[in-house]
Amino acid sequence: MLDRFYLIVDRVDWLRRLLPCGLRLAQLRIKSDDEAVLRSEIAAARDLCAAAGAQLIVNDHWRLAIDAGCDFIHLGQEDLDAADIAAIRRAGLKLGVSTHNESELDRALSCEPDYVALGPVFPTTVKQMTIGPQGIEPVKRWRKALGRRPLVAIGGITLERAPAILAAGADSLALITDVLGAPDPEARARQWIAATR
Ligand code: TZP
Ligand code: MG
Repeated sequence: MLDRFYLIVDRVDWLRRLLPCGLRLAQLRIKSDDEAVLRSEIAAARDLCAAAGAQLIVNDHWRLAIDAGCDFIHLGQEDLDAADIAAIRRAGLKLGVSTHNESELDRALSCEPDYVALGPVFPTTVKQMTIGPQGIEPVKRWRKALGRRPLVAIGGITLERAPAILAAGADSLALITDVLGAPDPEARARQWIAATR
């Protein structure tokens, strides 16, 4: 079961700051090709999350995640082209997959993912998207299509928007800016935890 508050961070320092606030579900999303940096950040994130009893999900770098002994990765549709899903499963890792439309949802489901992410639900400034904000309606459709499989909503999610997205059927809300861009990220993380747990 995924925590409802799913924070995406771009460096392990954020985990040092926010795990002590009670964060229990974090994605490490580092858009870099520097393997030494990636290995060291993934190893540090693994150890910090393990010590805090939090679930770490590694974005993109599935080979490095396997090497580091991590147990959960997240892949986008483009990553699926290159990823060896059978190898990921043999190594015992769980898998979350991004989707933006119904055909991507079909493809994601063919991988038997441990969750499906849908986005962007609202406008996001973090990622250049080829598709505009989708709103709440698709969350309801994805909920029906997924059955009991966990659904993660992403894109422009704020604490104020959270109740409507959860009511539409999302199990977990993945976000960056609402916490990392807040004047006081620790205080905002604590607000999220108080509101969602
Ligand atoms: N994928 C779809 S939207 C997004 C990603 C990585 C960015 C989410 O960031 P924010 O700041 O919560 O909109
Ligand atoms: Mg990716």
